[in-house]
Amino acid sequence: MGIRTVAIYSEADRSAPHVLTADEAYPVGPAPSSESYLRMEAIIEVAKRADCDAIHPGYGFLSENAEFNRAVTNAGLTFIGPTADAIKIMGDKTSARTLMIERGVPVVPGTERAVTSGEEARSIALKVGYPILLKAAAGGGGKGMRVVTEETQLLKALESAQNEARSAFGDERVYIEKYVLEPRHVEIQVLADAHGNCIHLGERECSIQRRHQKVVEEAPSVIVDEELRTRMGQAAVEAARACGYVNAGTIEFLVDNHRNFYFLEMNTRLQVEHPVTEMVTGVDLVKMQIRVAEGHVLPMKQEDIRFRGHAIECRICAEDVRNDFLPDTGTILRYRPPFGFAVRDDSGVTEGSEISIHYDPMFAKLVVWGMDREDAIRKMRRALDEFVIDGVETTIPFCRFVMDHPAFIKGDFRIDFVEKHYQPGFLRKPQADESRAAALAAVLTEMDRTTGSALSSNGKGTHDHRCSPWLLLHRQGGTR
Ligand code: MV4
Repeated sequence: MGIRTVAIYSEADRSAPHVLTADEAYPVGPAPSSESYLRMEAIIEVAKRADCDAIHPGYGFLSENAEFNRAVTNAGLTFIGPTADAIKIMGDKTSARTLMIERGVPVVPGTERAVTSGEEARSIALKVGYPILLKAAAGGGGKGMRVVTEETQLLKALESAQNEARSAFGDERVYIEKYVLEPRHVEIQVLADAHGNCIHLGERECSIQRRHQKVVEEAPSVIVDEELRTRMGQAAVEAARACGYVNAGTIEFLVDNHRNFYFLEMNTRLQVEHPVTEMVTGVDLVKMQIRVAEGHVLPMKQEDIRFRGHAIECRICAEDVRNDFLPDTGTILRYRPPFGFAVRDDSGVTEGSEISIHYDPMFAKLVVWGMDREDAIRKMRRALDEFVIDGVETTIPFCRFVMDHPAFIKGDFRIDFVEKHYQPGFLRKPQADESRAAALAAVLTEMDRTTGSALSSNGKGTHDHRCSPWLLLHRQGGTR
């Protein structure tokens, strides 16, 4: 777009890719995010000093913070995102529900406002029918939720949900929804300008998650056909209009086995998984965010949005899959991301980067596009296999497990896919003797490569490699 960029960085991110890529970069504090990336005034100070026009809040940290949004605007800068009011109203799950009901967007049956007594909860639960789900009004992302399957558990569950909500959000309000069985998590991307235009860019299937952390996302969803996409898209646009939304946003829905869909919540920011939408629509969402924030009219209409092929994203995290997904730390000794046509590597690290405990374990996103779902899955398998990362444990083997699973391949999965199909210990660690054998094999292979005098020399000056020498060269860093 020809726009000069200014990065901010913590002491831990001094040489991170985003710093090296930006035209200018400024420090905002030490590694802990509370002393750097969450320091609103320090960030705004940098923006003023560097003569910035706008701030893009990304998708973590302050991106959905209404107070930061206001501070940016009050400093005379443009916040690349919605207004503080839209963030606020969608941040309160009960006010969002009320708004959706008013606008005819389907929500899960339940209460509109927080329950005020056990007696009220009992009569509502009876009317809605068990099982029910207690949710925190200030919640989202699964905190403060309790499933209640029968009345005898209700009062205890209500109390513990309220306690959890109070300590997590400083707001004990809890409301009731009917518990949707075997749902899928499907979300719709919306894009709105400041001139009353709002369009949707189709859905993302996000059911493959573990403990509320998404692992694999794809577009389109196998259960969404053109008719359902149109209806969900219209509901999403209505939801965005209801809160006067401007910029890129996402409406989360649950879709049940009868393909009924229900509004869950709205994410008032760009999301981690936005690339799959970019891949199937060809629309650069960040570019659109900036244009819309500049006050431009959206350059396309709903009928201009066409969906082509299939995209899959795998989130690559520094976690030890074999040790209950415990976050791993360390120096990245070798880093060779895959590449090629329609293979997108959104890495936040490079060789030599330190993965610390200070931030989220996700350090890269691998996104592929294919002509159809089968093609995309095949390509993702290949890309995961090519990804070389030494120094930290990663979730790559787990993503590979998903790509190979018959239920995933069939598209037969719900939000419980990981619990249902992944037995801890499935991906076992190599045993000590196997590791020793592997080390020995590596030494012999290296001897063979450098002197031609180890195992695979057949005496005729040619080599009998099982492993392609080109692949070996690549892994040793000889290419790219
Ligand atoms: C639900 C639900 C079933 N029924 N609501 C979890 C986080 C929050 N965004 C909403 N969540 C859920 N709400 C009703 N009425 C099941 C979940 C849920 C879930 C939703 C999306 C993705 C993953 C999930 C994992 C567990 C529970």
